[in-house]
Amino acid sequence: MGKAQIGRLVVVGVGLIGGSFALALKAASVCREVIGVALEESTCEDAVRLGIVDRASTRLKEILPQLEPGDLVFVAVPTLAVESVFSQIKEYMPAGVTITDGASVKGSVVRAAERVWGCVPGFLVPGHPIAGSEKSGVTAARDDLYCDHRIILTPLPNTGDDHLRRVEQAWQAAGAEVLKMPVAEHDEVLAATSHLPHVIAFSLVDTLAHDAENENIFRYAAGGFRDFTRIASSDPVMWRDIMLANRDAILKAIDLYSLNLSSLRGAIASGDSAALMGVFTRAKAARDHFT
Ligand code: TYR
Repeated sequence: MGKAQIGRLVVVGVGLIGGSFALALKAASVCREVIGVALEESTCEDAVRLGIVDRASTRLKEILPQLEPGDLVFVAVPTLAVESVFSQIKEYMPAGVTITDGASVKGSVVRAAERVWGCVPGFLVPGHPIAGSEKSGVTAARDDLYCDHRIILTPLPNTGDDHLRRVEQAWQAAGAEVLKMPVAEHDEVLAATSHLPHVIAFSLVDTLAHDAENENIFRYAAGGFRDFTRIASSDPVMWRDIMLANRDAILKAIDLYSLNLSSLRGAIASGDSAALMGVFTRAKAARDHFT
């Protein structure tokens, strides 16, 4: 396939996710210009200095009217900040521009679009890169973050073919594999595979850190603790937003997990060796299969 020809790329939110997308598309030479938009002047300066964008501004309202048909806007802000970006897009963006986003919850993005436009417009292609790290911010951006990672797009019946194709090609140019999924299925699957593990990691580290007697406990932590809790170092605002935006699916996942945790507790309490071996053997087989 030939290279995607995107005109300008505007990345709103030049953190790990937005910055890495900008770097990847710059490296692939598929954009005429890459423009960053950030809340802080210092982020704009860093993004330009690090070669992540060609230019940057704190004023989205001034950038949007400069766009033309064929340009692409990637909204990479915390989930609950998406709606206010959409409101500005509605007011200031010319027709023919494609919008996509990188939020971890797609139902809330669709509802935000409905509140702003009355329906999800055909030029908005909701998306979610299944890639990231516990690090955040512009200095964490990398041009290979999306290489060999999956991107889930959740197009709607009225999503425009040209817009969908443009977003798909952009992610492919960033080295990613694009999958498509309905919005509700995406949010249920991600609640189980990503949001629940983050809840557990945050709550485990918080439980241990709260206990005064455990002040030094992290000094005795082995590799397992490090691996298991890495994600508890993730950005708190991002994860607060995800919890609030995907509440129902996350509650379902927590409830199922709580049941299984109490039955494991029961097996430990009663010395039920067969039950323990059952859980650990099944989990090991599933995890070994996954790697
Ligand atoms: N935080 C995850 C990690 O460090 C990455 C991730 C986070 C991926 C949120 C997707 C997402 O929606 O591995």
